[in-house]
Amino acid sequence: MSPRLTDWSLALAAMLALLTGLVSLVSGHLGDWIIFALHGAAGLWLLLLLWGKLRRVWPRVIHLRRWDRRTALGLLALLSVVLALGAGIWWVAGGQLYFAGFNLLNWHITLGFAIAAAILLHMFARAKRLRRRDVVGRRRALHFGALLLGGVALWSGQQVALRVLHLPGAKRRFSGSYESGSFAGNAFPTSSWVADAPRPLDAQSWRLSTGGAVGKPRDFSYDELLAANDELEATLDCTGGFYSTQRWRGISIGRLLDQVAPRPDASYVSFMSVTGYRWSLPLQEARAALLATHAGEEPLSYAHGFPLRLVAPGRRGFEWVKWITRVEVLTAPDSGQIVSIFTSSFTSVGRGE
Ligand SMILES: Nc1nc2c(c(=O)[nH]1)N[C@H]1C(S)=C(S)[C@@H](COP(=O)(O)O)O[C@H]1N2
Ligand SMILES: [Mo]
Repeated sequence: MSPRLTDWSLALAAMLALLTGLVSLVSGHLGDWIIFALHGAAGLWLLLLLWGKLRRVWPRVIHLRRWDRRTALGLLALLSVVLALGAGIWWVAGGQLYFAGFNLLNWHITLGFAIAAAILLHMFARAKRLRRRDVVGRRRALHFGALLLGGVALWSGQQVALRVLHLPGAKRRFSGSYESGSFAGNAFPTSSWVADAPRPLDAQSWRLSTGGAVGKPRDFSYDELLAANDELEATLDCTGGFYSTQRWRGISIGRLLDQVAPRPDASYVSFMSVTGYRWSLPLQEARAALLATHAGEEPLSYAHGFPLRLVAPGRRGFEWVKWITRVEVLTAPDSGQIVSIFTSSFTSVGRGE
């Protein structure tokens, strides 16, 4: 391939990996497996392209006389890409390595964002326009296609290898997450991505308030919610790489909404933590979800969101708000909820004061 075609292919593969990686973070339905497959294939395509690029620039690396500032930057970029791809591939195989408190998937994601930013800067500073002669011609097209298909083939081979070699990675969910503590009450891992940590809430004085686009706003006590006794089996799948399936118990949100009479223009339901963290679901989806007081037979532990947390089947774990104190019915999507990710650990309640 021409140098420029290799470089532009690298940029394309990296952008595809970034996009599918971003979308995968909000993908929790079985049908979304294709996003994860595309992400894997894009990464392996990148690996193949990298090989071509390395062969080209290698002489500049091994002859110290030819070094300049850019060589060091280039090597740093190469190291990041190799570490990001390596962490991803190793995680897929079942690697359980922790470094500085982060697992391989956390590192893969962190490095991925850093590399995407570096590539963007690099493109602004150095990108050379693709010319007609860089892309036309049967050989160019064949070579480009072969590398792209190579990425897909490597991905398929990887799936087969996981199974043939009986690697732990063969048991991952379609999302890449590993099972942990299913159907065992509070024994599953805890995860706190917004890093809020409120004081433990007292069930007797705690109230769930409701409001927004409803005809009959009212508060609910813990005991009133317990009485509903609705159950829902659902899988919490954290983007940090674990999943856990539980028989959750609490009150169905459909049942809750029926008691507060949503207005005809209601379209979303927002779930608000005492810390300020909040997330919302479209009304119909919310009706089918659950506000849980129990995991299996056990009341939720503090770390799992006592007294009340959201259980939203098909949504990734970060959307399952913990320590809920308010449910608000909305007439439009909530664009401010994104901000609550960053602010909720800085509120005095979020800091545990
Ligand atoms: N208030 C609040 N809710 C939260 C979080 C958080 O940090 N704060 N973390 C989310 C994330 S990232 C996940 S995966 C699940 C984890 O639930 P668990 O700790 O019960 O496993 O809770 C979600 N709900
Ligand atoms: Mo998470």
